[in-house]
Amino acid sequence: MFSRSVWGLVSAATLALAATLPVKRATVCNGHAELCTRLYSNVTYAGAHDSFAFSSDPLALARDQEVDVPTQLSLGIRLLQGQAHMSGSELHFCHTSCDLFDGGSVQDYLTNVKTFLDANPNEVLTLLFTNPEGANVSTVWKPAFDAAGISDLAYVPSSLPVAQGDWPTLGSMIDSGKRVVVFLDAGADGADQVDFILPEFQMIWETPFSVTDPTFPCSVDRINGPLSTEDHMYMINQSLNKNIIPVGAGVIVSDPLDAATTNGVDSILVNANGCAPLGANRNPSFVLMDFVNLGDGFTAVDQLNGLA
Ligand SMILES: *[C@@H]1O[C@H](CO)[C@@H](O)[C@H](O)[C@H]1NC(C)=O
Ligand SMILES: *[C@@H]1O[C@H](CO)[C@@H](O)[C@H](O)[C@H]1NC(C)=O
Ligand SMILES: CC(=O)N[C@H]1CO[C@H](CO)[C@@H](O)[C@@H]1O
Repeated sequence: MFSRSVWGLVSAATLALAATLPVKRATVCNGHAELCTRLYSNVTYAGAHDSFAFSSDPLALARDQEVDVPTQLSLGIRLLQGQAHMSGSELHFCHTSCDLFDGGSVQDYLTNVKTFLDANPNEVLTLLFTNPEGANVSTVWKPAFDAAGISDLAYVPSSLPVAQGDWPTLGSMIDSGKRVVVFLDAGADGADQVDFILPEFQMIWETPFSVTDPTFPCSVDRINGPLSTEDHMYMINQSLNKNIIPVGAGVIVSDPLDAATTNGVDSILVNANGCAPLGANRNPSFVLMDFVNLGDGFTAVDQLNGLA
């Protein structure tokens, strides 16, 4: 009797205390206090194009990265891009085809990403995947996120599409634990929608890909309605390709020898400034790079965020 009433008092006191304690709030978001109050959509993130296609072998022509995904993340990459293909009955990240470059299963890749997320609870991460074979979003894609433990961390908007000005702040995403944003280029706006797998082009427009012109003339290459261009975020594809066989359609590869220049501050700011007028004079939300360990892309992104 006595002990029960003591415990009753203790727990009532604990509850009262809990009610008066301020809710824990993130004070540093993606490495900077200044970013906590910024909308997710009003931050520029460094992105890794074909993040899975890493190889330190200079003869691996199908590679677009030299360092693995954990290293990309530790350098500061906060958008991971990848292209998925079926390899037998399993979804894999492959470059063009799984015969050319097989980066392993999507589930294993995501499990690796989850390790980073667990170790870095104050980081918001974007995953932007392409689905060229139209793998089923609910029966093929979602199970990979579920098995890796990422589904519970994924941000679910209250309605779609989300306009640029309607995204939450980084701070509130971190506080709520919903700090992974997942976009798919195709198949995510069908009837079998998965609430956290978002249709990319309804919310992000992209500049053209396979660019071979170093002045990066900006144009809105891929976009979907119903939101206006200005109500989208946008991504600049900061990867300059080389046409190594300039005959006919040519053979376009990305070139690590040029990456230091392509990923240089000047080159990125030129590309971003060229696009800003198309994006309501805002900076790009995403700067997608090849060979992210080369050049100075992270300095450029800090500058675009007003941090350097
Ligand atoms: C995905 O799979 C589900 C369950 O089998 C099915 O109902 C749906 O129609 C499929 N979606 C597409 C786009 O094939
Ligand atoms: C967006 O970010 C810029 C810094 O890049 C900042 O000056 C501006 O106030 C922000 N706008 C909103 C609406 O958060
Ligand atoms: C050259 C380049 O980086 N192109 C990529 C731009 O981004 C889209 C996707 O998300 C890729 O499909 C392109 O390959």
